[in-house]
Amino acid sequence: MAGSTADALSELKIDDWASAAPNLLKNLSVFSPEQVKLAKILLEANQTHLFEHWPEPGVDDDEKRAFFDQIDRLNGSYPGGLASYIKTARELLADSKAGKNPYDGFTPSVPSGETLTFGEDNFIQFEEAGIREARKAAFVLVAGGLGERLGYNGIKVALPVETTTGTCFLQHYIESILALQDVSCKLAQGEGPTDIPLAIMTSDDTHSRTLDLLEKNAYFGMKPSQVKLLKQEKVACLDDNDARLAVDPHNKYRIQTKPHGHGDVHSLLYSSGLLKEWLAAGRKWALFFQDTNGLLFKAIPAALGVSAIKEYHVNSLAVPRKAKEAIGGITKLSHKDGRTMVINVEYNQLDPLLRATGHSEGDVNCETGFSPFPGNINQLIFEIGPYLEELTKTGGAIKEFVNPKYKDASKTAFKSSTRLECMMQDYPKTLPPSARVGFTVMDTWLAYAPVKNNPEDAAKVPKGNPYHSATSGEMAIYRANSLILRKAGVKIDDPIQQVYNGQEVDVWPRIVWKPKWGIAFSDIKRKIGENCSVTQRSTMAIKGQNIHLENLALDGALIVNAVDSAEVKVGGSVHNAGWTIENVDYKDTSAPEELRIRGFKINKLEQLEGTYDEPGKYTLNP
Ligand code: UGB
Repeated sequence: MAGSTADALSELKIDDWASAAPNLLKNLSVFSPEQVKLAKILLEANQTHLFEHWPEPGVDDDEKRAFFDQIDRLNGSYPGGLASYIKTARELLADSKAGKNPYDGFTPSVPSGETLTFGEDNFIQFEEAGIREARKAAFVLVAGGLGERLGYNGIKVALPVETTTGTCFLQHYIESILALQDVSCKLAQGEGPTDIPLAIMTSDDTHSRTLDLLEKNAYFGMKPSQVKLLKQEKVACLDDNDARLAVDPHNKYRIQTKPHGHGDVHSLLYSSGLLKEWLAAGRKWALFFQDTNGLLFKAIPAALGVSAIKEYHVNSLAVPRKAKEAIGGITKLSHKDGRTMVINVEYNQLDPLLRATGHSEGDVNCETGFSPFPGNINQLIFEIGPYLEELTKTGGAIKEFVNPKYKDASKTAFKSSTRLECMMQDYPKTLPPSARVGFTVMDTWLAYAPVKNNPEDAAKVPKGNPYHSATSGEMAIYRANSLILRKAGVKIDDPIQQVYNGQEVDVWPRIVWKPKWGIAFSDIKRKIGENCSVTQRSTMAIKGQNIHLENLALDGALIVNAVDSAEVKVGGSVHNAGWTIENVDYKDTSAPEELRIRGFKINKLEQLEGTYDEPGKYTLNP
C-alpha cells in the first residue's frame, strides 16, 4: 500500500528544495504520493527548471497532473528509470564534448564467420539444418520507425514488396514464417514446439496502423495469438550538457520526446516477459529483422543453420561490403586490457579506427575486391538462453550514444534538443569474451534489398552504389527469383536496363512465388523439371504449394493459383501479350503513392491464368 502524500512530502525534505523549486512546492497538494515521489526524482536530478513557469494551485491542475503522468511513463519505460537516463546522458554528453573516441584503446581485426554461396553444397547443408531448427525459432520485427528518409505517408510494412501481386511486406513476412513453420514441423513429426511466434515492435507512429493492417487481413493467415505487438516509448529530449530535460515547445506541461531507436527491442522483450515465455516453451532462437527487406527470408534458413551448427550465441547476417561503402562493418575489437567484442562499427568510424591502429591505408578492399570487414544488414539471430541470461543482468539496457548538433566549437549549446539513442546491433557490446559471436555472409542479391530512400535521394546515389529505394527493392525480388530459378535449371533470359525515377536498374522477368511454394532451395529444385524457359518480358506468379513446372516455355504472363491440396503440373508453350511495365513520374500526384515512389506500374494486358480451388491432380498445358 502506498504511503500518504504527507509521508511522501516528508521524504522529499521540502525545506531543501524551497528555494530551488518554489513553484512546484506550492502545488504539491495537487498530487498523489506517487507523483510526489516522481517530483523528488526530478528535483534530485537537477530538473527544477521544469517548474519555473508553473502558476498557483487551482490553475491548470489537470495539466500539472498530466505532466506527472508523462513523467511516470518516461520513468517506467526506461531500465533504471529517469534518474538513470539523466545520469547516463550527462556522462555521454561530457564524453561527446571532450571528443572522446568510444573505440580508444581497441584494435580492430576481422572476426571469424561463415561465407556462403547460394546453391553450393555447404549452403544447402546449412539450409537444411536451419529448416530443422526453425520450429524452435521466434521472429522479432522492428517496425517502430517512421521511415522519414523514404517519405512515405503510410507505415512501411504496408508497402507492396512487388507490384506484380501487390503483396505487402507484412503479408510476405508472415507467409514466410508460416511456410517455415510448415516445413519444419513436418520434419519434426509432432515433436517440440509448433506455432512460430512473431513479435512486432511498434511505436506511437506505427502501432495503430500496424494493428489495423493485421486485423483487416485476418493476420494474413497467422493465429492472432501467435502475434504480439510491443510498443516502444519515446525518450525525453535534453536541452544542454547538464542533461536538463527539454520542455515541449507546444505545451509547457510536457517534456519534449523523440524516438530512442531500435535498440529498445531488447528491453521490451525482457520486460514484457516474452523471452522467458519463449524459453519455457522450448524455443531456442530469436531472429530479428527490419521492416522493408523483401529478400531476407531467402537467406534466413541457411543463416539459422549456421547459428545451430556453429553454436553461435549471436549471428549477424552480413553482405560483402566495398571499402568505404556507407554500411557498418562487422569487426572484432580487442582492448589492451583484454576485453574483446565482435560488433558493428559504423562506416564513418571504421576508417579512422583502422588508420589510428597502424593500417595506414584505412578501410580498403582486399584481394577479393571487397573490404575484409563484412557489411552489417542488421538481421540478427540470438540464442535465447544466453540472451535472456545477459538481459537479466542488464535489465535489457543497451549501450547508448548521443549525437548533439552543437551551435559552435565551444560545444556548450545545442542547435536543437538532443536525446539518447540505441541500436539493436549494439547488444554484443556488453557480452563477455567467452560469448560466441559470429556472422554469416551471403550475396547481396540474395539477402538484402531494403526500401529506405525516396526517389529524389535515390537518383542522387553515385553510379554503382545501391539505391535502396522502392524501385530497386522491387527489381531485386525479380532478380533474385530469376537467379534462383536459373540455378535450379530454368533457362532465364538476361535482364534489360531501364530507368525509373532517375534510377537505372536491371529488369529481369517478373517471377514471384508464395513462400510456401519454395522457402528453401531444395524445395524449389524438387518442383522444377526439365526444359523450362522464361523470356525477359515475361511474368510468372506461382500462388500455391504443389505446382510443378516441366517443359514450360513462357513468353508472356502466366498466373497459377492453387489450394494446398491441388497438385498442378504446368508446361507447354505459353505465349501472350503479357504484362508490361509503364513509367510513372514520382511527381505525378494523380498516381497512388505506392506506385509513384517506385516510378512504374504494371499493365496487365493478357495472361494465361489457372485457378484450382478443389483437391485433385491437374495439368495446365495450353
Ligand atoms: N526502428 C524502430 O523499430 N524503432 C526506432 O526507434 C527506429 C527504427 P532504419 P537505420 O539496413 O542498412 C540500420 O531507420 O537505423 C526500426 C542499422 O542501424 O531503417 O538508419 C525501423 O522501423 C545500420 O547499421 O535504419 O540503420 C526499421 O525496421 C544498417 O544496418 C529498423 O528499425 C542499416 O539499418 C531500421 O531503421 C541498414
